[in-house]
Amino acid sequence: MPLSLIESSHHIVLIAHTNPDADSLGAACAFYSYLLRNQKKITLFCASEALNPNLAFLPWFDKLTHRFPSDADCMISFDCGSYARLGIEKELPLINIDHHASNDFYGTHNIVNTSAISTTEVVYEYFVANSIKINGKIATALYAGLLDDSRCFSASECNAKTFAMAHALNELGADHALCSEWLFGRHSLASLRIRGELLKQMKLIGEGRLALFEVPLSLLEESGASVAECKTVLDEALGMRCVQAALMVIERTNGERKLSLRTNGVIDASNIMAPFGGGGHLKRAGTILREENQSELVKDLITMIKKELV
Ligand SMILES: [Mn+2]
Repeated sequence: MPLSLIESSHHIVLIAHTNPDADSLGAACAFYSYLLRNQKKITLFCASEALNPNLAFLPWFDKLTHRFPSDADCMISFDCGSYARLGIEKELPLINIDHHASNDFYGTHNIVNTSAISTTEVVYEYFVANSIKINGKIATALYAGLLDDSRCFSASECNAKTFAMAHALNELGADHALCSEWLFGRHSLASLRIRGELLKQMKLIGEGRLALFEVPLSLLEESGASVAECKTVLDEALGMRCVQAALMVIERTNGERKLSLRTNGVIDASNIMAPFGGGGHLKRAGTILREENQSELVKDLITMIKKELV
């Protein structure tokens, strides 16, 4: 059982996925708070060195390290749909806590609920089921993941459970104003400029059903915007009446291409990305292309999406 594995371990590493978001980091930070009470050695780990500064409000953010400890005997991953998202390879018992539809149960133990709106919802339910006390810090960390993955409660997946959790966390001391300001009210000038640029360059294909954004390396470098900042235009494009899917192709410095797909649920983003080595949710999925023939693969993907959208 996961709880007895946690109890018998001495040094637990909590893992947020590479390029972490508020859900992954919020879930890991909430667990960090909880485990601190248990007199254990804990490391809050993320393989990425560069972190989104808009996540610095999360409790324990300053404890994050990208160095994996040598004496660890247990790992817990948060919001990682696949083992590759951990960004490391270690032969240790692993508890996989997640909500991605594409999660392939890579853990020794798997606490996966694909109907949860965020990984922090999965953690919240785990805490409630095991009578683990939620303090203000934990509530804020869990709420941050809920707010971000529900896009400030605008996602169509929001349901009575979402609002019940939001209500409970607020009563337990979650700081809504803090989360809302840091996650949605701190845009950089670069992010506004690049949004304007990307919307101008957006291509509508397949009778306007698919919005395509291509982000060359030069645009990212000139603007100084982050990949996460670029991706906000996907949701804006999807807000158009005709658009059913939005795809972003981002060039990376190491010769790879990062693909992000959003859909309105008419087609399954996670299924579409699967043959290209990726995954995610029904409406949000992604992959990274490392092969030589990336342009061909992107063309294949677009053809596939167009076919599905008919
Ligand atoms: Mn998530």
